[in-house]
Amino acid sequence: MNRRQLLTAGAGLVMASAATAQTRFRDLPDAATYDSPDTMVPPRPGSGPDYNPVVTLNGWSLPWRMNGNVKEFHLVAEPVERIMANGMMARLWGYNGQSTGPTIEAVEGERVRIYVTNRLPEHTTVHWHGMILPSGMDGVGGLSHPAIPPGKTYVYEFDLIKSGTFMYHPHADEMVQMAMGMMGLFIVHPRDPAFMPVDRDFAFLLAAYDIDPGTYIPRVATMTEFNMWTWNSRVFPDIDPLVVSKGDRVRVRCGNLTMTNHPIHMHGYDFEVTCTDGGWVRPEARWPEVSIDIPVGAMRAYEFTADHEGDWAIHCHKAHHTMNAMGHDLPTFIGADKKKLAQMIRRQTPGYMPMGTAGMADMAEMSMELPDNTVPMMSGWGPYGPLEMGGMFSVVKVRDGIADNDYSDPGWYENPPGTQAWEWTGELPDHARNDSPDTILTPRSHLHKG
Ligand SMILES: [Cu+2]
Repeated sequence: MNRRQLLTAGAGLVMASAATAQTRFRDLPDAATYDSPDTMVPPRPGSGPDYNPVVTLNGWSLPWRMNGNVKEFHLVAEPVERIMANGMMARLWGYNGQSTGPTIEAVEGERVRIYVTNRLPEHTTVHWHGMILPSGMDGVGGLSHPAIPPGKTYVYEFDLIKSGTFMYHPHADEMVQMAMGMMGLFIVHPRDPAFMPVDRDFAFLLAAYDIDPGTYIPRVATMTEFNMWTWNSRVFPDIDPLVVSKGDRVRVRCGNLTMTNHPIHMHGYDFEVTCTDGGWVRPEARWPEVSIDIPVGAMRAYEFTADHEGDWAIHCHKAHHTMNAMGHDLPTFIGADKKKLAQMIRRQTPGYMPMGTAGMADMAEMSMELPDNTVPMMSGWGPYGPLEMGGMFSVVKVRDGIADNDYSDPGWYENPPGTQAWEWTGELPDHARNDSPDTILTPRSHLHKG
């Protein structure tokens, strides 16, 4: 027996004895909370059907208990404080101490009972996005059931009839409650652990906030001009890396609850979408990609085999989404000669530096004075200098020989000799240049003839 078979067999025994005992809890399950922004790597389940838990970046999975044959969870909707990055805390609404909320994990074929306690100042509901369930469990306030008043607890109970990648969020005062950070992942693992197995399974939700530098609470009526582009309510450089052992089969699950699409781009690999919030994608319906657009209100899970060691960027390809709080009404000064202007201003403000005349990279290197409770627009340092990134950016770190359950940051990749771009100091060959907009038919090189 391998380790997995052993675990499955063990889990079966535990389940059988629990079923015989027919334990009937009459009280609410504990409302577990976790308020650290560190990634908590969940253990494999000690009872019930076996599965390989997802790793929620800078998040955690909600504990559960078996009550007879029903898996019970207790979600608490409440105000939370979230450290979005070192130096910036946001006052959000979330679940069980966190925004985004804890990941709910269960197994296809299980029945779940989810107690939802509302500790918000207004009513709420929970909609189980993508789930096939009875209409009255769908969580649309006023349509499926009355909204849950402050202080009350409602129970949602349904069978998980299919596996896949889902999420949950309020369907009551939705604009406000989602702008405040209320959302979480709901992963249903296949009943057969041999179906689409992976070694590492990462999950995160895209969330956007509009928080003025120096303030703590998102503007909830913002429609497009968000300034904090987050994964699980964290921004780079404080989104944890995706740590992977060479050769691992890896899945990355990503859901979008912002107001715009996000093309998530990963370097170093091509990969295929294997699952959406609608279900698993048939092998013949997949195609290779290096960027996957995540539409609003949708989830995508993609997979790859980690054959290429290195530090590989993973980020949203909208350049404004790899920035932290910034103004967008900056004038462009590229190419402007501000020398005279700078001299004049320095008479009033000694030390004044004109910025932006050569681009904006200098803004990442200088530490400008910032108001309390914000983070620089671009930051993050790598082994060779500033990364000039913020927001939706992290690094996939593929190393040889990382232990099964080890997700700790292995540090920066050391490129083997001869495999890194280097500075040329010799004589330069003539470089071709074309300033005509006409199409030039390049002749075949004589070197390639015959
Ligand atoms: Cu984006």
